[in-house]
Amino acid sequence: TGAEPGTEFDAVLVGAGFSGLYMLHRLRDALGLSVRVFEAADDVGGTWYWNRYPGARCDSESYFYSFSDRLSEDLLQEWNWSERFAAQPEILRYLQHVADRFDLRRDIRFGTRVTAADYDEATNRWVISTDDGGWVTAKFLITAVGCLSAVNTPNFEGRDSFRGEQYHTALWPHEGVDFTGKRVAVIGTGATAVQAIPEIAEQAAHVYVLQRTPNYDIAGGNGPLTEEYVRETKAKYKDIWQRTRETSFGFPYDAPDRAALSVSEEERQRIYETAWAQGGFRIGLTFNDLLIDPQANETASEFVRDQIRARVRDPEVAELLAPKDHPFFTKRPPLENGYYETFNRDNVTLVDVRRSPIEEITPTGVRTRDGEYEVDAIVFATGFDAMTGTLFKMGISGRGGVTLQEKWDQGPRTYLGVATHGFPNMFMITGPQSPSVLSNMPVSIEQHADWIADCIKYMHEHKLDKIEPLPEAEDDWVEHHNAVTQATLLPMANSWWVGANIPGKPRNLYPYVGGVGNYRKICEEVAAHGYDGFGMAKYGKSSVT
Ligand code: NA7
Repeated sequence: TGAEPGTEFDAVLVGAGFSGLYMLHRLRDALGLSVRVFEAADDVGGTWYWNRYPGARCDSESYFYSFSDRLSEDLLQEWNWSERFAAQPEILRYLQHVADRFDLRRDIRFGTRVTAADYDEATNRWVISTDDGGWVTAKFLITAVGCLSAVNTPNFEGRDSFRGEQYHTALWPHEGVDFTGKRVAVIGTGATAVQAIPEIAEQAAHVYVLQRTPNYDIAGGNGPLTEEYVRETKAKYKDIWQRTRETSFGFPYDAPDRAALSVSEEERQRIYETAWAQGGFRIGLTFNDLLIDPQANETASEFVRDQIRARVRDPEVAELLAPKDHPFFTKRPPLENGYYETFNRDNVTLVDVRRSPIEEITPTGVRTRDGEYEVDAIVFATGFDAMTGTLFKMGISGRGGVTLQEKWDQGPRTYLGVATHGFPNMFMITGPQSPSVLSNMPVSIEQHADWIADCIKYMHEHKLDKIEPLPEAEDDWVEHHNAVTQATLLPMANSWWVGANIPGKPRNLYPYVGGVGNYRKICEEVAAHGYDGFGMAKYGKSSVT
C-alpha cells in the first residue's frame, strides 16, 4: 500500500479523520495540489475509527458536529442525524460517506504509519518514511493527527501477568466485547469511562469502577431528534455555522453576559437548572466568570455536586463521586446519560483509588493498597498523551535535525498553534496552543485547514516556497498564550489539558483558551498582513500547480 520510494508530492498529510479528509479535499480539489495521506488505520475516521467502546458518542451536538457549509451545503441538507448526540458508528458512517462522496480514498494510504518526517534543507523538502519501508518527499508536511490519538496505558506493575482480558477504550476490538457474566474492573472516570460504564454495567456480572478523581459530569440530555427540530435547524444552518465561528468555544450558543454573583441565589439556581435540563455544555455558558472567578465557579461546582447527591442513593458513594479538588470545568467535564444512577445498581462498586492506590495487577485482578479485586476483564479508560504524544511519536525533525520533542522539551512553542520555528513548511491542524480541544473540533479543524490552504495559495501566487514562523512571533504567541491561560482557573486542575495525566510531561495549558472567535480574527489579521510573523522565501523550483 506504500508509495513508490521517493515519489514527490506537493503535500503529505498524516491522518484521515475529520482534519485529513477536509484538508485533502481543500488542497487537491480546490488548489490542484498533489497530495498523499498516510493513515495508520484501515479506514477513514480517526478518533471515530478507533474509539468503539460501548457507549462511545460525541459530546458536541450532532447538528453542529460535522463539516459545515464550507464543505458542502448539499451534504448538510441531505444528511440526517438520528440522535441529539451522535454515537460513534453514526459519525464513522458520516466520515466514510464524505470520503466516498468526494472521492478521497484514492489519495489515502491506509494501514500505513509514518515513522519519520525529516526536513531536508538542501532541497526544501520533507522526507516522510512509513512503516512499510516506503518513503516519499513533499514540500509541505501537514499533521492531521487529532489531539487524542496517542493512547495512555499506565504502566502498572504486573500488567502482563493478568490472565483475563484487557482492553483500552481507544483500541476497542471491532467485533465488540461480550461482558455477560463477567466481573470487570474499569480504571478511570473521564469522559470515556462515563459513557462506557453504564453500558458495561448492563451486561457484566459485576463492575468495579476504580476512580482516582471524580469529575463534574454534566447531564447529557441525549435523545432522538424530532422532525420539527431537524427542519428548523436545516432552515437556519448558515446562521448556525456562522455563529459557531464567532463564539468562544465553537458552539452556536449565546455567550453569557452576566456574572454569577450579580444575580440572586434563586435566579442563579434557576439559570443552572434550566441549562442542566437543556443538557450538554450549556451549563458552562451560563455566566461569563465561571472560568475566571473562584467564588463564581464554586456556585456552579456546588450545583453539580447537589445533582449527584440527589441521584445517588448511598450518601457515602455520592460524596465520593462529588468532586472537591478542582473547580468546575477546569477539567473537561464528561457528559453523562444515566452514569450516576449506575451506582445505585447492586452489581456496581465504586472503588476510591485516590485513598487506596492501585499497587499492581495480578494474574487474577487488580490489587489496591486495601486489597485485591478479582476480575475477568480490565478496561483501561485511562485516556491519552494528548496534543503532543502523536506528534512526538511520528519522529518529526526539522532544520539541523532537531526533533520536535527536543524543541518542545519544556512544552510546546508555536506560532498560532499552527506552525513552529525550525520546522519550515510544516503545518499542524489543531496543534497545541490553538483552540483545538477547547472548542467544537470540526469548527476549529475547518478554520485551520482553510487558513493553511489560503496560505499555500498565497505562497504560490507570490512564487514563494518556504515558510516558517519568526522566532519573535513565536515568543510573542507563547507569551500571549500563557497570559490568557493565567487569567483563568484552568491551571488549577491536574487535567490532561495541562499534561498532568502523563508522568514527566511539561505542565502547560496545551490548548488555547482565548476563544475560537478571537483566535480566528487573529489568524485572519496575520494573513491579511502578508502572513505577518512568518518568514517566507523563494527557495527553489515550485511544484505547486
Ligand atoms: P481522561 O479524561 O484522561 O480520563 C482518564 C481517566 O483515567 C481519569 O479518570 C484518570 O484519573 C484515570 N487514570 C489515568 N491514569 C491512572 C492511574 N495511573 N491510576 C488510576 N487512574 C488513572 O481520558 P478519557 O478517554 O476519558 O477522555 C479523554 C477525552 O476524550 C475527553 O476529555 C474528551 O475530550 C474526549 P485522574 O483524573 O488523572 O486522576
